Amino acid sequence: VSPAHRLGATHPLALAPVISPPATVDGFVRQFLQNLNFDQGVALSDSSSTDQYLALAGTVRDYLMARWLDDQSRQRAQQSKGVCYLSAEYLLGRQLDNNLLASRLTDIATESLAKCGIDIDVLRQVEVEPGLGNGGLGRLAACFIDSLATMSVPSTGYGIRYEYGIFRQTFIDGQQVEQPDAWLALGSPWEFPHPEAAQQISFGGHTETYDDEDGVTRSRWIPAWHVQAVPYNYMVPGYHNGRVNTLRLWSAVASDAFDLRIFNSGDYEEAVRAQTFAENISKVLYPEDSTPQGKELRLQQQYFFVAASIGDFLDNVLPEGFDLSKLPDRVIFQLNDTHPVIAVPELMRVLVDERGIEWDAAWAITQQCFAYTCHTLLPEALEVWSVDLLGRLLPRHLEIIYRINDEFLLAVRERFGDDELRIRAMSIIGEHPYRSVRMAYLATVAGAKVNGVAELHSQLLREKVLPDFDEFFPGKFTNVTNGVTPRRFIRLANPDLASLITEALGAGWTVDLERLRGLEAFAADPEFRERFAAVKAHNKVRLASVLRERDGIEVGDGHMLDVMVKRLHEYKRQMLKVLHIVTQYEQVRSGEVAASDIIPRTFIFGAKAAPGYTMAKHIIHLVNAVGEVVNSDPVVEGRLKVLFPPNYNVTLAERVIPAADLSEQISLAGKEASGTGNMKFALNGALTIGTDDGANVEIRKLVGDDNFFLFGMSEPEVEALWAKGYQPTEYYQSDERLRRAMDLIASGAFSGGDRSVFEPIVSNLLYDDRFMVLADYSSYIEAQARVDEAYADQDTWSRSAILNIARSGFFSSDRSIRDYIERVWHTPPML
Ligand code: F58
Repeated sequence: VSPAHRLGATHPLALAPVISPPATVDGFVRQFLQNLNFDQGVALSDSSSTDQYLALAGTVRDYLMARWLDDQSRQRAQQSKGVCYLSAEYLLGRQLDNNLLASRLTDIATESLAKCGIDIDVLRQVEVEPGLGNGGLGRLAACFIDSLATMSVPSTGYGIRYEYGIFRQTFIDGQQVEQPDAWLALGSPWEFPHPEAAQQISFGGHTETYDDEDGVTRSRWIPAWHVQAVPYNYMVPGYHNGRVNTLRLWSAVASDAFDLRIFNSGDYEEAVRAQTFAENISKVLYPEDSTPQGKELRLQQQYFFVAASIGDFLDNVLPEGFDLSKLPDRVIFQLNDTHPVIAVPELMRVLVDERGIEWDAAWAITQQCFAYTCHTLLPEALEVWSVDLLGRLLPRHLEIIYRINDEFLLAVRERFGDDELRIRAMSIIGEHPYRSVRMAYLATVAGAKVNGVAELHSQLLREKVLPDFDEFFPGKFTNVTNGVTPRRFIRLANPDLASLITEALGAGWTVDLERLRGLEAFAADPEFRERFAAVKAHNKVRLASVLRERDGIEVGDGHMLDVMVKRLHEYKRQMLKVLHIVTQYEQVRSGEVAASDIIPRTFIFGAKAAPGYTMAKHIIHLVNAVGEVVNSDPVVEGRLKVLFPPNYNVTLAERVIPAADLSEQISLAGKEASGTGNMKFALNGALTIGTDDGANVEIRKLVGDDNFFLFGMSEPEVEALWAKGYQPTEYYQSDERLRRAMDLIASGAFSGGDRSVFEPIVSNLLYDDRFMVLADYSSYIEAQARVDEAYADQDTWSRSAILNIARSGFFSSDRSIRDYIERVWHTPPML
C-alpha cells in the first residue's frame, strides 16, 4: 500500500508521484510566474529584483523537489549503511548557480527570464551567501556534501543554522571592523523549516542514582532546562545524477514547557528573557579560527546540534523497533574536527540511560559508529573543555566521559604497565592548567578511525601529536587528503576554462577529475597554450570589473596576479608576503633597482582576522598601509600594486582564483594541516609558490618541481632549528635586504611617520617570531626572483599552468569521498 493510499487518497493526482514542471522554457516561465504571483505575492510588472530572485530560487526548487522527496523515502526505506556528517560549519557559498547547474537548468532559466524581461545576472547578485563557516574546515564540509550527493552516497549533513554567519569585514582607516552578517534578512528561499520535527535538547541540572527493576544501580540525568531544536532542510543536489541529498541545520527556539512554567509564575519579562536565552544558542557563528575560545555558549551549540542530530537519526531515520546492536551496520557519524565530539557521550547516554543497553554493549556499538577527522596540528588549537563547565552544562555526559576514561586507562595499564607518565599523557582528562576534557583524545579513543587531512599532516598527527594512541590502537590512524568540488571551483567559477577543457577532453571530467591528465598532451600545443592564456586574460578582466564595482579598486593592466587569500593567521605567514612587497618597494625607493626593471605585479590579499586576535589585526592594518603608500608612490611607476578587497568570502574566491597567476601557500612547514585553496588555484592554472607543508607536498609531487616554486625549511629542518635555538635577530642582522625592509616598516614610512603603529609587529618578528618568518625570508625572496624570471616567458608559464591543471585531478573532493568510503566508512553505494 502506497503512503498516499494509506491516507485514503483516491484522486489519481493524489496517488501519482510528485510531478516536476516540464523542463522547457514555457514550463519554466509558467512556474516562475506562478511563484512570483502566489509565493511572493507580486505581479511581474511590480516585482523587485529580490522578488524575482526569490521566485527564481523557488522555481529551481520545484524542479528538484520530486527527486528530493524520492531520495528521502529511498534513504529511509533502504536498510544499508549511510553517513551522518556532523559539522559545526558549512561554508556553502551561493546556491542559485550550483543548483541550476546540478539540475541542468542554467540555459532554460536564462532564456526564460530573458523572455520575462529579466537579466539573470542581476538576480545572481541578489543572493547573499550563507557564510556558516570560518574557513577551510567549513568549506571542506560544503565540498564534501556536494561530492556525497554526486556520488550517490546515502548521507545527511547535520549542522547549525546560525542566524548570523561569519562577520562582514570592512576597513576603516585600514583597520578591520566587523559587521553582523544578517544573511537571512531578505528571506531564505533554499530552506524548509520543520517545526513539527523539533527535538527537545536538555541542559544543566544534576544526576542521581537509582535502582532499576533488576536491582541494578544506574545513573540518570535530571536536567534543569530545555530548548527546542527545529530542523531546516536544504537540498543538496548531485551533479547531473538526479540525486538530491539533505543538509539539516538546527535552529534553537525556546521550548513551550519552559516558557509556560515561567508564564504561569506571572513573570512575563522573565519568560521573554528565557526565550532570548534559548534562541541565543544558534544566534551566531563563533568567528575564532584556529584557537577555540572555550566559551560556554559554544559548548551549548555543540551539544545542541549533535544531540538533535543523533535524536533525529534514531527517531526518524531508523525504523521502529530497530535492534540497536546493529547500529554500526546502519550509520557512521563522521566528526568534522572536535566540535561535534560531545556526540560520543551523548550516544552512550541514549543507549545506556534511555534504551537500557548495558554499558559494555553500548560502548562496543559507539566505538563502531564514530570516526574523527583532525584538521590541525597547532597544540593550542586542540579543543579542551574545563571539567567545571562541562559538568555544569552536561553533568551526565561528564560522568560518562569519566567512565570511558577510567576503562581506557585501565586498558592502557594492562598494555604498558604502570607507566604513570604515559598514563597521564594519554588521559582524556588533562590536569594542567586546569582539569579539562581533551576532546581530540576522546574522539581518538571512541572513533573507529582517525584521519588527518593530508599525507604530511596525518604522519605528524601519528608521530608527534598522538604517538601513544597510534601505538595503542594499531590500524586506527589513516590519511584522507582533502579535495575540492570541481563543479563549483572549475565549472561554475571558471566557465571559459571549463569549456576549453570540455572541448579538449569531452564532458566527463566534472565527475572524473583524473581525466584532466589528458591535458598534458595539449600543454605541448602552442595553439592550446594561446587559448589558455586568453582564458586567463579574460578572467583577469572579469575580476578587474568585479573589484572596480565592489570596492572601487584597480588591478594593474598587464600585471602578474599574485594572490594570497585565506584566514589571517601568523602561521600562514601573510607577513612573509608583506616583507617581499616592502623589499621590492624599498629597492626601487632607494634607487637600487630601476622601476622599469620590475616585473609588474598586483598583489591581492583576502583575509579575515578573528575579532580578538590582535596581532592578526595589526597585520591587516599593515597590508592596507603598505598598499596605500606603494599604490600612490610615483617612484614605482604603477608596476607594483597591493590590493586588499575586504570581506573575502566564497563568492569573491570564485572570481579571484580563476584570475590568479601565482598562488601563495607559504605557511611554516608542519603548521598548515592541508590547505584547500592551494588545490583550487592549481586546478585553475595558477602556479604555486609554497613551502613543503600540508597538501602542498602532494601538489608539488604531482605537478613536478619545474612547475612549482618551492622554498623554505622542511618540517624536520624547522624542528632542528627550534632544537638548536632560533634567534630571529641573527637573520635580521645578517641579511641586508631584510634589515632594510624591517627598518622601513619600523621607521613609520607606512604610518605617517608614527613609529609606534607597527612596532608590535616588528618586535614580535625580531624577538619572538614563532612561525620563523625571518628564517625563511631569504629563501622566499629567491623563489620570488625565480617566479619573475619564469613569468617573463609567458608561453612557458602557460605550459606550466596547463600542467598544473592536468596533474591536479587527484584533488577532487570526489576522490576524498572515495577514500573515506574505502578507508573509513565502508558504505555501499545507494541503489
Ligand atoms: C583548516 N582548519 C586547516 N579550522 O587549517 C586547513 O589546513 C585545512 O585544509 C582545512 O581545515 C580543511 O581540512 C580550519 O579551517 C577552523 O576553521 C576551525 C573553526 C572553529 C574553531 C577552530 C578552527
